Amino acid sequence: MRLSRYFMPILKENPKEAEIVSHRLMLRAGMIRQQSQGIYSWLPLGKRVLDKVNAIIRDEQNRAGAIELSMPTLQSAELWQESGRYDAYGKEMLRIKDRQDRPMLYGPTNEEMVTDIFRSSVKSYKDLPLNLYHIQLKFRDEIRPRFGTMRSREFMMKDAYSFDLTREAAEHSYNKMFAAYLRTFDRLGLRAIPMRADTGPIGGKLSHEFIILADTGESEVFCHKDFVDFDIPGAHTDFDSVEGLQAIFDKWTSLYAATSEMHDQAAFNAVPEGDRLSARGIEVGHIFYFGTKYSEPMGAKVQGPDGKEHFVHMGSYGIGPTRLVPAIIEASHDDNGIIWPASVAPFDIVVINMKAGDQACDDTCELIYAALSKAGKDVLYDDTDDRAGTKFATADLIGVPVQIIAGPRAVANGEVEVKDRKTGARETMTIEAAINRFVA
Ligand code: 5CA
Repeated sequence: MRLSRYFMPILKENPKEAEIVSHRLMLRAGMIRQQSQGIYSWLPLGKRVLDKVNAIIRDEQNRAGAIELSMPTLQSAELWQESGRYDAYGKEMLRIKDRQDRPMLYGPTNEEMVTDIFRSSVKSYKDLPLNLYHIQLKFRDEIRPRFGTMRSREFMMKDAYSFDLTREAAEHSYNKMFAAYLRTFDRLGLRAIPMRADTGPIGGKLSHEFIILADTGESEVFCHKDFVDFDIPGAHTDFDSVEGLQAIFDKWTSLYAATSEMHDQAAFNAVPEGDRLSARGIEVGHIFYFGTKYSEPMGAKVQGPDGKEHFVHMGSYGIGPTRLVPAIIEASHDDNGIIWPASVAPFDIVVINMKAGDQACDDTCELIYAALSKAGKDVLYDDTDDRAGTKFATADLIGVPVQIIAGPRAVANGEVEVKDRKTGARETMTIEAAINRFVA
């Protein structure tokens, strides 16, 4: 991508409305734009990061055996009357009427709709287990939308829904998502700790929030500090192994970890004082097992091996991609801007032409840009005629992991400078060596 032809509206000044660093940096880097309170556009740079986050989420959902579909954002109120949540959900639900005066709503979550899809087609235990997910916009008319896309009214959610014949089987489905979440957040460069949590309007008894520790987090959390160094399940984890997944779950729930709603001070006091971590955190995922809470009122049942009909046991599993992007920034930035983990960086490499219009600089940059693009790298080429200082500031601000800097003096020697955004380390090398480093 040539920066001269891209759309990346950088802000020079710090936006006044931004109270936390991620919100400030997302606005300054031209990643998002507020359209009305708690409702955002994702501008091209932000969209690239969001797509990469979603690709990782999708990959791990698929690995764990979940199947993607797509459900609408607008739902009929009837379904929610069946489950009894239409009245219970309150003011957070955006209620709309269509031209025939039929009550509709903009979905805050999809338990009812997916249960409807399930009951219309699945009749036998032989079709279980089943886990259906989508990555879709949601709307919740939050009282206090704030911190940009961290807590917005319209936001994106990956929501998965599992269906099983028995409670035991449903627990295995829960454990699959539990392990998939550990892997997902790790691949996003984050350390998320599962904590016992309140189930709120989704319901059920078993539930874990996945929390990232950050000073700007909205939740107050308490946990054993060893969680920070626990091993993440590997890529070859066997998701069909009931014992294997139970062992992962047991290990990751063996020590104290709870959000403030579920906090038990006496139990926390039993943790040796030096091991206690009491901190603030950001909830990036939340998983629930709620049994037959929706299947019973909505009549979602299957025939079991005993020939009888059984209401299915369900769970739901949410991740917030539009919250994850600022959460990653909260965890990874410095005074100059964002530092993206390579897995979600909007571009892999930025090529900075320090003197656009200078033949040797132009030729060198074009050569590098073409070679790296051909090798499948996402390259941003800063070919604008801005001052070198402005270009460096922009490259640091947008947090691309590697900068290749071509200035007239180095280029005259057949060389460029390669800078690592995270460490700040700079290395001068031949043009060929710079290309080979990233092509190999
Ligand atoms: N149906 C269940 C799970 S599929 C559910 O709705 N769970 S939830 O309410 O906990 O939301 C799931 C995830 O969505 C949260 O962990 C959070 O990451 C994200 N999320 C929830 N509300 C917001 C919001 N207002 N802004 C941004 N992300 C949000």
